[in-house]
Amino acid sequence: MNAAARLVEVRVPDMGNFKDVAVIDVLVKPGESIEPEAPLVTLETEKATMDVPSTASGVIEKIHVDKGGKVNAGDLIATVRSAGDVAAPAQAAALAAPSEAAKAAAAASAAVPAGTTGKPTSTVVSTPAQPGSTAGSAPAQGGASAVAELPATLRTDLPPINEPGFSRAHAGPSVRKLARELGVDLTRVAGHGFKGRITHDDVKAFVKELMTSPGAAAGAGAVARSGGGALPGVPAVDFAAFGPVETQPLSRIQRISGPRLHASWVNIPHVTQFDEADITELEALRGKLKESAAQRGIKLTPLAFIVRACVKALQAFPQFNASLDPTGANLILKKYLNVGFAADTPNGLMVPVVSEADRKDIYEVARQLGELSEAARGGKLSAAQMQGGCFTISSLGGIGGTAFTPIINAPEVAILGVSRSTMKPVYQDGTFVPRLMLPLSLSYDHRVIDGAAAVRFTTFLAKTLAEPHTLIEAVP
Ligand code: CAO
Repeated sequence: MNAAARLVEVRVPDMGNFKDVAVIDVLVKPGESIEPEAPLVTLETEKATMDVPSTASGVIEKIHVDKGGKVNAGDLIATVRSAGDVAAPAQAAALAAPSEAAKAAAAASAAVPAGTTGKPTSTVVSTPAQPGSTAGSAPAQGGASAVAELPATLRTDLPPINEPGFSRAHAGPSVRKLARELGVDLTRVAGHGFKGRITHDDVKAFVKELMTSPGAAAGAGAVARSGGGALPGVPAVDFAAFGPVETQPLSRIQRISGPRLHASWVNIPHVTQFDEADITELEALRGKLKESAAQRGIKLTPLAFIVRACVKALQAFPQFNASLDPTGANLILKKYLNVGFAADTPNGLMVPVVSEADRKDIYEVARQLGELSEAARGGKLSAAQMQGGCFTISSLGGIGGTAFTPIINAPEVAILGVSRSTMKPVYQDGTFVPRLMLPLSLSYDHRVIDGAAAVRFTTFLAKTLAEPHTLIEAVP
């Protein structure tokens, strides 16, 4: 058999009346090895999301569609160099699915993977239940025991599901069904499956956390037992009734980070302390060191100094380098010092971590900042490079701004926001002198940190930034 004879084309199946269907995710890359039934792309109509699986095992030769693009029945999705394990002539197999896919999309109550019906199909369709559908009213599939175990309050007091977000969630039909049965809003669940997909275990873990963690219930959406109220839902508006609209799916990173930011916002009582640091000397010193750093391939930006100053502040105020344990009754003080920083990437916000920042001098910190930022922007950060952070810095100073209220990267207890430095007249020794002032915005968890401690922290930080010579060497 020659190589060309083993190239298998996988095409978009018939999708009933749906035309120009959005490709919301491309799940594989050329060169990737896949099993038969491996999902290749996720399509989304107004009524359903569907994964189109491969009909052959082998290696992806070429992807013919783009994320964000539109496809119609019969369009070529991928060419697979088959290892010989082809379920059926690929196009025929893919297109053999149409009636099942179309039927499933039309049936608002059906959210069972086509594969589980035992009928031959290569497309899995999920249909979000309609708003207002009763959790648990359908026969449970795989989630029945979990439903039975739920306390009645949890089942009846959950807040309304964010329907647009639910329909966009990166989850398969049976997971959606389970979430419906448990009344879980998938926008709040972090996915740990293939490429961030939400799995059954993720939904169950979410429910478990809701049930076991004191305070988490209210934060995750359930009602506090006394005097609380479910988070009110935002009313759904038919915007198209007022003029033309375009629907753009959130990026995968946004879909993952959104629920985490929301969880942090609703679980942690945030307070933001504003301050200013005089970085006139720091900028002068950076100007002197910049050239020699550049010769070593290092871009020395203010952020490296800010990381070093935060290290000193965290050493001086250990309760800022801490997390509450899951009971909420103990503070876990960390004896290591890893500093995360928010990086703006084309796909959304990412938070890489400079590990052991206390053991690195300014050049090594700057080098890591550059390498991690580049990896973040290229989508090449490993999971390990985003884990273990103790404290986060969100620096918007390269872009602008005067102040903002950053959201704490839970379970950390504080985050430093940095805005653009500007030259200001500062009154010193009876006269105004021009000084370069850097705005600082420290958000902190008020359960752990008092306002007085927060302002001591920012005062210390500002003083440290004003004495930049102390920031060059590592201080383990
Ligand atoms: N004031 C004035 N200028 C600043 C500054 C500040 N506070 N911070 C940085 N700059 C300058 C730098 O000096 C650099 O100028 P030069 O090239 O002349 O030296 C320029 O702005 C660009 O810096 P940079 O962005 O390349 O590097 P950085 O180390 O400052 O930041 C990173 C790196 C990854 C933090 C940044 O690129 C980024 O992504 N910022 C956005 C973070 C974000 O989105 N936060 C929001 C999170 S919540 O939604």
